[in-house]
Formats: sequence, C-alpha cells, structure tokens
Amino acid sequence: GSEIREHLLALLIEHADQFVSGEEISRQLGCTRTAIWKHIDELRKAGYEIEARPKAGYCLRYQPDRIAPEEIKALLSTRRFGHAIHYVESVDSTQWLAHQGVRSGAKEGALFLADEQTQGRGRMGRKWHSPPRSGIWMSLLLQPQIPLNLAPQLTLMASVGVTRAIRRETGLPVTIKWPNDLLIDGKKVCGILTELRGEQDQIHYVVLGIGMNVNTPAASFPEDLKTIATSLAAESGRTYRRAKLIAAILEELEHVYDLYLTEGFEPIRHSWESFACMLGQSVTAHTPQGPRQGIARGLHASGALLLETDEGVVVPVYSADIRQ
Ligand code: BT5
Repeated sequence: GSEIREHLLALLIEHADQFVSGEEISRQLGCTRTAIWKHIDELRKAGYEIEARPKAGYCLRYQPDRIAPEEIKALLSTRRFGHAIHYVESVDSTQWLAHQGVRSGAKEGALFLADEQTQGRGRMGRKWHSPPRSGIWMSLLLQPQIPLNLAPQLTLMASVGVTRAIRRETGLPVTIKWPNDLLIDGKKVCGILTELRGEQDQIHYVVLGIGMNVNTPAASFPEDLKTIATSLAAESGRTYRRAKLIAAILEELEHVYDLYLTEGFEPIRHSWESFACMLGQSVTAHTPQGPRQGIARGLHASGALLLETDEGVVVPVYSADIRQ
C-alpha cells in the first residue's frame, strides 16, 4: 500500500500544479480508481492539499515540508548520493542510524535522516540542538579509498559542498569557519561532524553528519544558543523546503567528492579558502595543548589551518576551536 502511495505522490509532485487524470494514474500505478481515491485521502490526512476535479483528475496544490524519501528523490539528480534513503521521524542521533546501517549492508551514498534528534551530537561530546521539523539532521555514508591521515580533508570538502548548496538555494552569504562551522554574519547556521571507522592505515567508512538550522525562528533557540546560532529563515525572512535543500546538498557533495577523488585536495583547498571567513585576521586557536595566537593564513595541504605566529613563523594547527 505505502509503495503505491509513494509512487502516486511522486507522480503528483512531478506534475505539481497540473491535473493528472485518474485514468493515467491507474495505468501507471496498476491499481483501480477506488484504490487511488483511498491513497489520495491518506495523503490529504498527511497534510497534502490535492484538488480533485471530475474529468480532469488530481492536482497537487500544497506539499507540507516533509523530508520522506519520495519527497527528496523526486528532486534528486545525483548518480549515487541519496539513492538509498533511511528516514525516521525521531531518533537519538542520525550518526547512530548510519553506523547501524553499515552493519546491515548500507553502501556509499546512503543517507540517514530524521525530523528530530533527541541526542544530536557535536564534536568532543558536545550537544547539537535538533528540534522537530525545523532543520536538517542527516548523515551520509562515505567509503573513500584514502589513507586514514587524510580524513580531516573530508570535513573541509563537505564544508565546501554544503556552502555551495546553501548559497545556490538561498543566496545567503554563508562563510566557513575552520574546521567545520558554517556561519552567516558570524552566527552558526550549520555544523559538520565527521566520524570514521578504520584500522591500520585503511578507512573502513566515514559518516558525514550535517546539522542545519533551516526554518527555526530566531526566538526559539535555547538561551545559550541565542547569541551564537542562526537559521536560514532567521537570516532571510522566508522559509525553505527542506527536501529541496537536501537534494541540493547531495548534488553539491557528490560533485565536490568526485572532484576530490579524481583531482585530490588542491581544488577543494582553493574553494575552501574562497569561502573562509577569518583569513588574514588575528585569531586564537584553542588546541588540546593550550591556546595559540596568530593570524589565520589559509589551509595546509593536509587540511590543517595555517597560523602565522607573532614571531612570523607559519605553523599548522590540526585540532582546535578558533576564536576571534
Ligand atoms: C558541530 O559540532 O558543529 C557538529 C554538529 C553536527 C550535527 C549533525 S546533525 C546530524 C548528525 N547527527 C548528530 O548527532 N550530529 C550530526 P561542534 O563544532 O562541536 O559544535 C557544537 C556546538 O555548537 C555546541 O556546543 C553549541 O555551542 C553549538 N550548537 C548546538 N546546537 C546548535 C544548533 N542547532 N545551531 C547552532 N549551534 C549549535
């Protein structure tokens, strides 16, 4: 039943704002007019507005902002990213879903996403605020054939892909703060978390976690995030379809990932630097070994941040929180 409903929805989405005749639908879906009526009824209960006219057929007038697989697939033009989509309404963390997925045979490009995370996580045990339906909380499975020590480049690659997608879909001036924050006007709109499993020098797989505040009203952020976080809607005064954004993110990610696999990190490094927000400025890198002051100069070929110290020496920083 649900497969037919997905197929029906895909058909209506494909012809949004046009009428599709009952005859055409029953031919494509291989079911009776009565069965179609039943599925239309269920879609309406799920929040879709579907106009029905005798003779003309059915026409999709309004889609709720859903991120179910059929919503995303109808918009997707990738070759492999997002071809398998595992969606749940609520989960502790989509990272966990992805790790589970690998155990049941998921392949590169598989996407795991949820409308809500109850234990969304950031780096180093930090929390990621992931309220229902207002953002994108998703994890993408990658299996790059690269040595383990190059893994940090993947986060930077992802930042470039996601930045391009947001700019393309919204026109908002998103910038990248090393290593994994996407900012608008100095406030965090998106965070990226790369988790990998490997042994010796081999990467077994990587789970690329992306958290993005999309339609979150500024006033609804918890107190501790109000001054440091923002959403696409808060910055632009309009709302966005998450499925559309997700499709754009997958497209840009696939593109930048393929570029990375064929041409290496150099082209990614250039794009990253063109989107970076602190280059040439004085920053403090809070490293595990303590704070380090200097001017952010760019990216090292390894993905490390290059910091020029007061003594004029340029040193790579591999792990740190950067503050201005
Ligand atoms: C990150 O960590 O920025 C990575 C966030 C990755 C989240 C995605 S959602 C899908 C997948 N499933 C998961 O469970 N996680 C991934 P980090 O750089 O450590 O930043 C965390 C810090 O950002 C927190 O300590 C807060 O200060 C702030 N923060 C928390 N929630 C936020 C939000 N929704 N928007 C902006 N900032 C937030």
